[in-house]
Amino acid sequence: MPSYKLIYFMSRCRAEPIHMMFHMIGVEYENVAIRDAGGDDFRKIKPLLPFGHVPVLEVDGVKLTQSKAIIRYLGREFGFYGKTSLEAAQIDCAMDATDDVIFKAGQIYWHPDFPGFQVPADVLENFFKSITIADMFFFAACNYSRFFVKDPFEGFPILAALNDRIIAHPKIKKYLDDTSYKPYEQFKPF
Ligand SMILES: N[C@@H](CCC(=O)N[C@@H](CS)C(=O)NCC(=O)O)C(=O)O
Repeated sequence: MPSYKLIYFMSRCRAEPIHMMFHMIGVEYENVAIRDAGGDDFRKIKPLLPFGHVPVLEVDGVKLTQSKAIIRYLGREFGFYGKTSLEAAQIDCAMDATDDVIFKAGQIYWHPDFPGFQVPADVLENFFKSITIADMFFFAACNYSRFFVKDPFEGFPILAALNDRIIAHPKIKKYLDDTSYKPYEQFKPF
């Protein structure tokens, strides 16, 4: 068994799936948790990291970076990455969709104009107002389900509010209201 050393900040985020994986398989690893992302400890090791950021997983001294590359490596090693390449692709689809959320949150967390993570409420709101492919997938999936259920959001007010926000976006609204959308009217939101 190789030796593993995981380097990240004293927070969860991108290292969390890697921690979970090690606990899942019951493999010992060294956990290097840097206290202050903007502090001296990180400044010192940053030039030694392959792309200057964390997480980094050292496998017998070989430095791996990029959280998804790391988790995929561990998934392949320990049998958590499906049985066929098609299953692996499905796993990738789900993983990349959730990564969109992390990317968005990271843009706020590391916002250069607001050091110390003091992002004003209006800026924060605008970040979450903007749409990603995850929102489009969400809308498409829920809309499709209307073939089978009258109201896919019954009992799910937060998801209903998300859907409302997506379809209220001026460009999405224009698209849905356009006459060219008519042939697909069965997909139109109720
Ligand atoms: N795509 C990379 C992103 C890595 C990343 O942005 N790491 C952040 C912490 S979550 C970091 O190291 N920030 C400090 C810096 O870049 O100086 C991954 O998935 O690992």
